[in-house]
Amino acid sequence: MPRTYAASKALFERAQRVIPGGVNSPVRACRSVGADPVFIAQGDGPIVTDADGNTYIDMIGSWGPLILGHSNAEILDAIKEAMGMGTSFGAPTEVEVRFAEAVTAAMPVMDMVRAVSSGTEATMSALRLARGATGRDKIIKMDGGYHGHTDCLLVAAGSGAATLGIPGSAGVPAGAAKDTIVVPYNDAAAVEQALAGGDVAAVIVEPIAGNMGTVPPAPGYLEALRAATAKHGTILIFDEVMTGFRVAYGGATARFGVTPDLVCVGKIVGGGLPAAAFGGRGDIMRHLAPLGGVYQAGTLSGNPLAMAAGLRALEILRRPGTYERLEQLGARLEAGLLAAAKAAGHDFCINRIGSMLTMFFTAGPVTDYATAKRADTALFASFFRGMRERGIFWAPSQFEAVFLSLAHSENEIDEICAAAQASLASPK
Ligand code: HOZ
Repeated sequence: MPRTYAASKALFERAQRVIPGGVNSPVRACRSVGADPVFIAQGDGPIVTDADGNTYIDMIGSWGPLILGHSNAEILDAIKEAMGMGTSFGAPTEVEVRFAEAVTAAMPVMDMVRAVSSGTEATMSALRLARGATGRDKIIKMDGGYHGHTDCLLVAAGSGAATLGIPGSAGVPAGAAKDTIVVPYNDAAAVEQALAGGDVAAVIVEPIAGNMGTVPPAPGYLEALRAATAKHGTILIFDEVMTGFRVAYGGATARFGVTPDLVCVGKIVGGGLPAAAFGGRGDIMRHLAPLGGVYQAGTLSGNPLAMAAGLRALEILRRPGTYERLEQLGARLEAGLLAAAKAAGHDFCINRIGSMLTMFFTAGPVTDYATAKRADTALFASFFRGMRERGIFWAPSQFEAVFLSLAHSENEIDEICAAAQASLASPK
């Protein structure tokens, strides 16, 4: 039966009258893949259902948070329990302490952690803290790295900015971006050179890039960043909003055994509700108000519902076998997609770490943003449309990752691979 989209179409028309572009985050508009968005009504395990009743195997997972799948019963119970006590107090609560204890235990680099409501807030706050603690203004970020939409980081940015071709946003004052130095990802020598003046407050990096598509660090890259930043008194910030609790319980920091000074986490840590956090070395964290002079605050920071959902998600992820299972599923998906690509006779490069993966429509290797940009985005767009028509909800951008959850099974992986083979064989 061909799918119909009348209800989504009607919602999109209404949405465009009152929401810019009809969406609350640009990449969801699906413009770069030549499609209109479908409006989601419901999610259950690995499946989402749109407003017209069409079902899809979800590979977006809310862009990373839903590592347990949709409507996980234990997470819903935790939220209900917390909700029964009230929804927000603007005063300290016990659940925030338990959340901080769990996150610092997972990431030993964090002597202390502060909760915020989004990944953007976490990276923005970590940078202000690094600047306050060092008394320096300059920062280094990677070309195609994305750390949310803070002014000074919306320079050569990946994710939605790369997807829409606006990596430097209008509205960012020249002054806000003048201290941002951009170097290629996976190029430690470029970072060393930029650090040489001894005037850089922080290097911020996704230890596994996820917002130019998935790009793993080259062997020795993170170690070289650690050594160079330590030498120059520069604070090394790992943006683990995407990778924290995803590529290992302790994130990329644990997976690669390289210890930064500050880490930002988000997505999974909120269990599907809006929560994020930044933390790190105690001597740096003590610069935060009320202990020190770096101001940072938030009415809904440490929101009890989000803390309860996040804590329960971490509890579940600590159970034995979690990351082995995600690796198994990821490996099966990678193998199936490679076979589909081979059958279609196209050049592809699949980058995967555990349960996060990007299928680049280029021969590769993809090691940085310049090589990611070699991808054939028109072919990707056709793949996206073919997949969606076949009931697979793939991320609507070549420069994003797709994510598996513990709710996916071998059956869904095999369906995804069959759909990929069909979509590649007959472009839409
Ligand atoms: N830029 C986000 C992913 N890297 C997308 C957020 C969203 O649209 O939900």
